[in-house]
Amino acid sequence: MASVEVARGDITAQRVDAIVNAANESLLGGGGVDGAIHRAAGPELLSECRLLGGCETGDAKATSGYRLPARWVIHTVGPVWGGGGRGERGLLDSCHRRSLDVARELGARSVAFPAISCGVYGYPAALAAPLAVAAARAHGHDLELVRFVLFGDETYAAFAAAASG
Ligand code: AR6
Repeated sequence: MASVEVARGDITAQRVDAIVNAANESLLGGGGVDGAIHRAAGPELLSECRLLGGCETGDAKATSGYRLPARWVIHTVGPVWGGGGRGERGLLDSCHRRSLDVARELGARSVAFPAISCGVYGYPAALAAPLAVAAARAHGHDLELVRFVLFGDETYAAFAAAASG
């Protein structure tokens, strides 16, 4: 089973095999962590993303990492929080599971995740964190390390609490 770590910081600086991007269905960039990853990787990332034909919510697709320290970027699309009655939980679980499947297919040994859906998509971090950590523990076999890299204090606290439970 993978070691599950929680850290504060910028996911674009992570020296892991693959980082996960909280993208949208177009895969053509955006704000938040998506914008930061595209800026750090350089324009070749967008060129490769254009070839992918988008991505459904809950699914994941990989590209190279270009100028990032990480060799690959795994782009996943989290659900927009709509109060919890629209299948958000299953979709967020699917994002983590599919991202870990793709990581394994690539041969990645270490993967860093941001708090998918916890920014503009509005998923409460206190609900997302236990789900994300449980998915990493359940589906991270064959990987050495799954690291959650969090930006804000509240998000970090939610993930740290989930990982210690
Ligand atoms: N490193 C780690 N975490 C970050 C970074 C960073 N460099 N930058 C932001 N975060 P969000 P979503 C945190 O909004 O909610 C985009 O426009 C941020 O504080 O990036 O899944 C996409 O194109 C928050 O905790 O992603 C989509 O349209 C978390 O990353 C939409 O936003 C996720 O926030 C996806 O929304």
